[in-house]
Amino acid sequence: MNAVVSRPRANVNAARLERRIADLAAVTDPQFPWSRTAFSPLHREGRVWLAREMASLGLSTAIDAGANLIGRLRGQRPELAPMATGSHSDTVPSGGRFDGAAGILVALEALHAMRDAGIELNHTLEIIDFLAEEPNQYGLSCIGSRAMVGALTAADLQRTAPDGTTLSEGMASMGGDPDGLDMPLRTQGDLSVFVELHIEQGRVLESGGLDIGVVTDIVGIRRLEVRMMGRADHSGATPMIMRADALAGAAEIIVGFERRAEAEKLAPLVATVGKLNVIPNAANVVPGQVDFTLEVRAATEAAIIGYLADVTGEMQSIAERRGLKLAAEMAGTNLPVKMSLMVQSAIAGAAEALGLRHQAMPSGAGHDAAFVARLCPVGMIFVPSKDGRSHCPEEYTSPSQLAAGAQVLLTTLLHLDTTLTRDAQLRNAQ
Ligand code: HGY
Ligand code: MN
Ligand code: MN
Repeated sequence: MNAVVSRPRANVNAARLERRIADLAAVTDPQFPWSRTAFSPLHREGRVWLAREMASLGLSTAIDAGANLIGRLRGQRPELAPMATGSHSDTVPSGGRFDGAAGILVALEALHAMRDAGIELNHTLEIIDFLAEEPNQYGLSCIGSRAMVGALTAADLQRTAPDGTTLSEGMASMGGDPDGLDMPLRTQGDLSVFVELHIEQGRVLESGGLDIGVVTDIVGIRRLEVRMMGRADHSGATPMIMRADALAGAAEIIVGFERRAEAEKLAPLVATVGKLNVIPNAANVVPGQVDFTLEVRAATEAAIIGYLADVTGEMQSIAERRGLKLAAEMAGTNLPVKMSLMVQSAIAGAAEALGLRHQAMPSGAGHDAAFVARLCPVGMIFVPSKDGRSHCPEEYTSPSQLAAGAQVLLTTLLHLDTTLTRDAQLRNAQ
């Protein structure tokens, strides 16, 4: 079989893609659009719809032990390791319609356009909906992609949600098989390449008048779960001097986090406390306990570790001065990951051939691709986010921007199918 075949032109259909985005977005908590949080009945409902759409395009569908939904379209050369694309269908609470969903639905559209044009790939193609890419009630992100590469530990599986269920039970509720996770589900060579399209979730593309981002690396992320323990007291009868106010202490510490992040010169670093719980959270009780999560992101582990060393020292001295007790635990680490140069050049070549304005850029957001990179060469395609907004209902990417991204993904997959087939033939000929 000659790897370099002249193929008919395949054109994505922007209206069809827009319809699928709207159909999946409609699976949301109506009170808090757009919410389809991981492990929820809505998440499961969205996956039933996705599996049906995959089947309608001739893909076989299955849920692997890591509760990843995988659609497969057999290639003409099934002996070649499959190519893969996809993203995640879970959202943050009151998130957007595009974060994750765009990557899966654009992949479906690219496949639909190939089918319309009568194009068959040499490689089997997998479209993957990774389980729980977003941080969730088990306090861990990228759960399905961690499971796939063997990065989910036995301790992780015993993490419990506020409702008392373990992550193992949560994964089983999504069709996974936690007992089958003592080994990686996939190892090097099981996939030939993974390309993920995602919204940028920042302002670089829009402010630069660009159509496509070619991702060079994915930021490292560490999350620290902190518990401040003071003493609950009557808010009226307790003099200020006699208080051990956990929330006032947390507030002083959190402002310190912000100051230290702004002062970081080594590498761009961001620090966020987006989740905070006050106990007992009553207007007339001095807060006795505060739980919060500090999230730190930077391009290098060194910058993250240096920042955390500084702020944990500062946290201790503030707690002592205020008579508070402090407990802190690292909750999951995503190492920074470089994208494959081969895949980056395939994406840039596709954008160039399509006359699209493109630029290489890092990702400040975490992605499943960061874990899949342990299996095979990976790359990411970014499309613009309006006003750089994401993780909120205002998140928006226009149908034409999504269609441009879909055409780039389609062109990239066709190019990789040809070049990787030729590489395999050359290896076999040796
Ligand atoms: O948090 C992130 O970076 C991604 O959106 N889950
Ligand atoms: Mn997200
Ligand atoms: Mn995402």
